[in-house]
Amino acid sequence: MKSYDSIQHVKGASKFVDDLPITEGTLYGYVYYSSIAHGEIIDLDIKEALKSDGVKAVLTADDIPGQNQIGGIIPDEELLADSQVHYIGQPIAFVVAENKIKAHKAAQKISVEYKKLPAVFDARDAFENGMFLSPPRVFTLGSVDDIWAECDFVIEGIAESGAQEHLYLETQGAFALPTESGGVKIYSSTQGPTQVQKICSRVLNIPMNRIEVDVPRLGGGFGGKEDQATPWAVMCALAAHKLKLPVKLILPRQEDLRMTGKRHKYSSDFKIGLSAEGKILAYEVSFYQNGGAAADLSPAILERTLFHCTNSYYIPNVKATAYSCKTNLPPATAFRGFGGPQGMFVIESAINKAAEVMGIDASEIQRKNLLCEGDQFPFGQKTENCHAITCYDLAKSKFQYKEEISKINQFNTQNKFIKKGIYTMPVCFGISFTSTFMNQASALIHVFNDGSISVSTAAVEMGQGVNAKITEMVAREFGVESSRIKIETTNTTRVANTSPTAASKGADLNGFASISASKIIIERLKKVAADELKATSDCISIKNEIVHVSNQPTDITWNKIIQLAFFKRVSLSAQAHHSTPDIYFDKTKEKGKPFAYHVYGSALITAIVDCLRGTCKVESVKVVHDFGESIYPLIDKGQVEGGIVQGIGWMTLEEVVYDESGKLISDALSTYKVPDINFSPEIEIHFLENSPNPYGPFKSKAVGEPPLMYGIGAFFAIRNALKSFSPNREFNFIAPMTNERVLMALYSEE
Ligand code: MTE
Ligand code: LUZ
Ligand code: MOS
Repeated sequence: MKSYDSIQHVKGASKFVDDLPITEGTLYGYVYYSSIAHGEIIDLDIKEALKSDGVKAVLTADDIPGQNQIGGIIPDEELLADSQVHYIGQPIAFVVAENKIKAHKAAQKISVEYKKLPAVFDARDAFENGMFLSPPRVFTLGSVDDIWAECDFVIEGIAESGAQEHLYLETQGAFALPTESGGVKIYSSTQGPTQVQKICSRVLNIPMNRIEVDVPRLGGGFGGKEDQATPWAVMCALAAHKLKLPVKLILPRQEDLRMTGKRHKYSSDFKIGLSAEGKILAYEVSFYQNGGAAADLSPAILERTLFHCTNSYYIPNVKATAYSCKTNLPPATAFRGFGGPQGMFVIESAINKAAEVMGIDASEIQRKNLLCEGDQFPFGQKTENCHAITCYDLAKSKFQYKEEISKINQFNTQNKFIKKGIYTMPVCFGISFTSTFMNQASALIHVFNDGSISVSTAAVEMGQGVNAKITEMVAREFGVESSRIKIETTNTTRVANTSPTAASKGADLNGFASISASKIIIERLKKVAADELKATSDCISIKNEIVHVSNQPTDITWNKIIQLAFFKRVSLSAQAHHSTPDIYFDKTKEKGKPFAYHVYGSALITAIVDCLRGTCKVESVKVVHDFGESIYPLIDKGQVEGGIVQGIGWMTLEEVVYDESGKLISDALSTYKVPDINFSPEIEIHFLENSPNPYGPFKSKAVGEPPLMYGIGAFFAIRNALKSFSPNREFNFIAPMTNERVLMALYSEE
């Protein structure tokens, strides 16, 4: 198996939005944005900008024909700021000119008079001031208050994890063309084409059927284009609609970094109660999510933090509270894991602090509390086909945990300043959109009369390999070579009412829909073959491009059966819809069965730290991961590798920094460090055997997000190395564990 997209990518032949041929008269946009974090717009002067060379329009809130409202879950976000600005980087005007440079020059002539208002950047400060994006949520199981007295150990602490920049290689962008029906066609680099269509309809005040959104592919999304690809597409559409000319916008990297939201930074309080044997009896946690200036996807992300607040452990008494705090930063958004990693980081912190107090290894506590079959999560769902213990024990034995520990201990006694640490990181991640209604997709398949097959689905290819997976599924279903299949661009006119490609559900939902659409056509072909062969439909099958009767090959080839069907005037096209069965969630009770299934796995992570310089290196990550029956092992392996490295980056390297005025300082790759190939550890991946997933297409499991959370183990592996250098120091739980933080942790005098 090979990932055929990658051949095109390395040749530079793949077409992204910026590579599409432009039409005559195409204009270019530039986004003018707020330079203050909070304030009133007293005066917005665009006169000089309008006179600037080559300028065609300067669009502001006043130019919006429909609603100036792009909020997805909560209507609290304007496309272009009207009377108030809420963060540095908030769009105020859209300048359209003959070329990019002229648009930028004109934007520099815009002047705004602000009346500054007080700004808040910290989640806990916002909490103190009662500033929330959505109401708090509480998940409870059992009763923690009744249990504390029974615990032999009760440990409290604080854990904090940082924001994270998506750094998709392709920045945000769109290209919009006016259509003859008074509508627009938009090429967008979005994970959510229907979201773009819907918001565009709202802002332009034209019905959705006049708006066609087409997504060729993404140069990475990682959640950053689930909701936040929309404004740029809508701005282009607005301008194209007004000016009746094509309009294009590709954000320059620095402006993309400044204007778009990141992973949510969290600060959390935990309290954990254990028996002397290390059984976790109670866990109480409060999450303070820094959501930025508008809700965006924050309420859903907050919810997933609660769903994953106990990670891979069964805890009988839980009280988890989550607050979505409103601050004057760019609205934070979806990022691989979607709040799950932030929740898991806190329970691992609590376990580590408990282990320190109890004088035992954190893995002892982990092992004693791993989920078993039938255990209940705080939200009511029970585990099914639970592989938590299997993966954990297998990872330990396969990767020789005991031997590793003794090697590390030996190394640490022999070396004064260089220390090593190891950590076991179990992960349990729920698969489904937690908003049940979003778990739907559809597919449209045409078999052309030369036997070639065209597949359109709601899935967006963003490097995760969903096109290759769907190709493989359709090929298996039809019994033909995969070279016959072409996956089309994602297009709202061909496939309507799509959910974004997110929640790791892209391949599951769209794979199932494609399989269903294939089956419809296959049934028709079987009838045709049965007629021809004087047999009954149910003994017909197609294998290796040959029609079989009762498993015996006939002389009817794939091409022949297609020809026969065509001349008999049988439809060779089909559309099918898929929705995940048997899931629900009752938000009034905070109970239900939101997930179709869970993904399990365990990683062993080793790190080495130079305790004089503060530099660290994650040396190796060895994983036992549950892929179900992998449809495409090469892609799945790549997803695990990429997820791990991205997770380690979040935990140890990447630091999003704003100055005291709320301006992003880490706004270039010179100041925002991301993992590269030299940073990457040695990664070994073992595919858990004999774990077919009854709820996935061809018994596979979703893979996109879960592996990121193995990266959390890097934080604790480094921390363990620090502990062996300074056994009597107290170390905090503040991520990312950057080199500076390592030094501060080892030597600061506070
Ligand atoms: N892999 C690559 N190469 N690029 C991406 O943008 N996004 C991740 C993951 N893997 C991403 C990726 C995220 S956040 C999700 S939700 C899933 O892919 C989405 O794709 P899937 O649902 O098809 O797994
Ligand atoms: N997006 C979303 C997601 O809207 N709902 C989810 O549950 C989700 N989970 C992971 C990533 N994106
Ligand atoms: Mo992924 S965060 O669901 O786009």
